[in-house]
Amino acid sequence: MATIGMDLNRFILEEERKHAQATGSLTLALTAITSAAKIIAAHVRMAGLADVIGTTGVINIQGEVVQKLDEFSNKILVQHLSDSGQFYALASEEMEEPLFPEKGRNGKYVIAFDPLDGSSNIDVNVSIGTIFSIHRKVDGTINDFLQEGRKQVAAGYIIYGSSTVLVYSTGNSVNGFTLDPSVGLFLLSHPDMQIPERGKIYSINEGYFNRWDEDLKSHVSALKEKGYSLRYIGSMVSDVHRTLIKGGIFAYPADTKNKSGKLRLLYEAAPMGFLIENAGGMATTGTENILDVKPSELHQRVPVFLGSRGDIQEIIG
Ligand code: P6P
Repeated sequence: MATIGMDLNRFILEEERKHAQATGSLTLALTAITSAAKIIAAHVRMAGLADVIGTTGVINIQGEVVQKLDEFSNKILVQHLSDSGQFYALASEEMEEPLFPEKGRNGKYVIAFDPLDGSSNIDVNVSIGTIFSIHRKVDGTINDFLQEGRKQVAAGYIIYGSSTVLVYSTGNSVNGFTLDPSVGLFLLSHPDMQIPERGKIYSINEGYFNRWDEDLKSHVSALKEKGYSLRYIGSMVSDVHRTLIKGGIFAYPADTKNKSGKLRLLYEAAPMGFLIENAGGMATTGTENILDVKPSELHQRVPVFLGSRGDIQEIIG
């Protein structure tokens, strides 16, 4: 029985024991992620002090200037995930093509991740995060990554905020663990997270209002009429974490400039959609459940509307 304060490692092992056919591979996979997260958290804490603020001048495949912490976080994740031997392939927002770790030749899983989402907020000390999505290896080709989000084996995020919280699901419950830096352990703090059926917060970049279609404009205006509050941090992990806890709706829609929105399907929308749906909410592109979208390429973008079931149903009609 999961109790508040339970150590994440014990929680993962107890989860594994519930599945007779479990081989311990997913346990090792998740353990590698948590080890990397602790190191990233320590460096994010130091960002204001050590010379990790500012950019490397490198332009990543998204055409964005890479912040040093981005590169560092990607390097740490690649190292720990590779060393675990559980992953046949790794895909990252920071890498144009997947990596195939030598030690992962017999790995059962592939993982896609955004090593440090929201990195444009590093210099202003706003919460940022790591997002990950784990699928079973299918045939050792790119098809391993191009699976619908509903097939994820596990997904989660780590938010580096006033505290470091890891939230993940393997398809049933969603559970949150807060890092106790004094002992270096993630301890269960948010057992069996359930998103409220409705919220009173909407989270969208209203600066793009003039680029939205008329439907969306009228929906957002209706939310204002109903007295919803606007909360938008501009860091997806932070905005989704708040939505998961408080309810309401987070959206990054398509618009006249970004025809498919900005957020990436494989390592942003699908993992977050997996968590929100397993917590009782909804995640859609506006026309299709995000978890049913069949990916066509590694870094493709999709429009995102996710949050409380009641709020999402209202906005998509
Ligand atoms: P905008 C951060 O750069 C990010 O990828 C997500 O974390 C965030 O939700 C979004 O972009 C913010 O984008 O256009 O509102 O600044």
